[in-house]
Amino acid sequence: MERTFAIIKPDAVKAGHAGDIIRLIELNGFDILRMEKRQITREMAEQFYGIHQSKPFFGELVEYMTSGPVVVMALQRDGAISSWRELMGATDPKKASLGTIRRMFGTHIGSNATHGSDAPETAAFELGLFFPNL
Ligand code: IDP
Ligand code: MG
Repeated sequence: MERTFAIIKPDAVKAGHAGDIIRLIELNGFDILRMEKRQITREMAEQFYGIHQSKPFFGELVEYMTSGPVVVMALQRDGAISSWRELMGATDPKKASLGTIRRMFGTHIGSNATHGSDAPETAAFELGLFFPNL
């Protein structure tokens, strides 16, 4: 069994899509090990997205991720990391496949409904940041 880290981002929480997204996570066989609705601080967002620090959209990304409450989750499943990325779809909702979460609930490349770890190392880092006791 593999673990990954997921976020329902502020736009999706604000729009009332958290329940639908959690339902899709359950229907796709993930075990939700931890789940918490919380506000991400600026410090936490900058640390979390540190890898994107030099990108032109970094400031916008931090603003967006701290603009309202999010739902953070630790998910477990066989192949959890790639399965969750697949269920989310491409970063840009316009390019995401039909039936994916970002296609259904994302509105813009910068407000794309969910986050998912992209590799075992990032999953371990992100899970440790938000769920140090897991
Ligand atoms: P990912 O979330 O699919 O892994 P990344 O390239 O790691 O995509 O980017 C992290 C996040 O940064 C994206 O989910 C999105 O919210 C935001 N982002 C990525 N590219 C852009 C952009 O060109 N403009 C604004 N925001 C962006
Ligand atoms: Mg990424």
